[in-house]
Amino acid sequence: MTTKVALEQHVAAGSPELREVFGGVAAAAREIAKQIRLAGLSDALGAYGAVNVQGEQQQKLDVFANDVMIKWLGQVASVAACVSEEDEAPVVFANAGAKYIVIFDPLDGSSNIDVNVNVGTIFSVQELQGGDLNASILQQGTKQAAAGYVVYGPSTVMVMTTGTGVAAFTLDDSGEFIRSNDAMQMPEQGPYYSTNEANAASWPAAYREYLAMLLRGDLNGKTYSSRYIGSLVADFHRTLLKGGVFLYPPTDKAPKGKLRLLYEANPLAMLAEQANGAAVNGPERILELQPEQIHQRTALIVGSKREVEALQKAVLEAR
Ligand code: AFP
Repeated sequence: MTTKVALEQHVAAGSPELREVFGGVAAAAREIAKQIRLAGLSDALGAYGAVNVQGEQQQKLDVFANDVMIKWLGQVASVAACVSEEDEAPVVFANAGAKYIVIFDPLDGSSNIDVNVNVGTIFSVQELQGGDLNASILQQGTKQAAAGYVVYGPSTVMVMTTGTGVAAFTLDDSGEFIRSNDAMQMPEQGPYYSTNEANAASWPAAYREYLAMLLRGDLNGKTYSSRYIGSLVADFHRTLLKGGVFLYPPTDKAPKGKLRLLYEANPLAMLAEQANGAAVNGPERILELQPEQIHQRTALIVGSKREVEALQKAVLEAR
């Protein structure tokens, strides 16, 4: 009989302050999971009727998830501030001596909420440096103290790292996140590529040629199948477990990429690397990018080492 290890126990090995942060994220995730599960029975679905800092129509559940994350993290003594995809500026708490900043996408995959497809919460934890909040928020991804996501699907699962490997925790009926997977490793090469091919015509040529190379079976003779959910968390979760590559290249509409560096790309890149995978924006390693703005966007290619390295090589050679 394997011993049940709760999330807080697993994190306890590290810093007590970080354990508190995960306690806050877990409390918020419980509340968000319940709201999503019962959304069809209340008026929790649909548009909220406002536009967020990204210029996107907010869904009611986006706003709900954002409020709940800020509510629970505001009660954590070690959290100085929160940065959210939904808010223009950081939310600062009066927690004296607080050590961490939590940067998050409260509900990723909003376009899938109303159709009952997996959505998620993505978070990154940076340490406050010398009391300078803005500089601390804009640290490189290599400086992250922790990262993770919660996927709300058939089961609610939190995947996280504090820099010593990747573990997964499943929400049980008592409301506890219990470890269901430890020392997760991404396969060196996988059977899936995941991308919105509808954009392919507006990708730089090197990305189209790369996909054609994969489909010809030219990468170690491996054949590929396509999987794309349209919720980054869900597409990444499958890639972490099964291997392969997720790519959201630059497009004519989003020449700098669509996904956000601080609360989408950086946390998933840390998880990928901690699980023996890799993450680039094309030519560069995501975690070494120097952020300039809170809501800056980036191209993202993340997944198994073989596929990501082949893409990086193809893009650099095409220059
Ligand atoms: P939303 O949170 O606005 O639904 O965006 C989802 C997302 O940021 C990410 O989860 C997906 O991978 C990507 O956008 C989907 O984008 P396309 O709809 O352009 O494929």
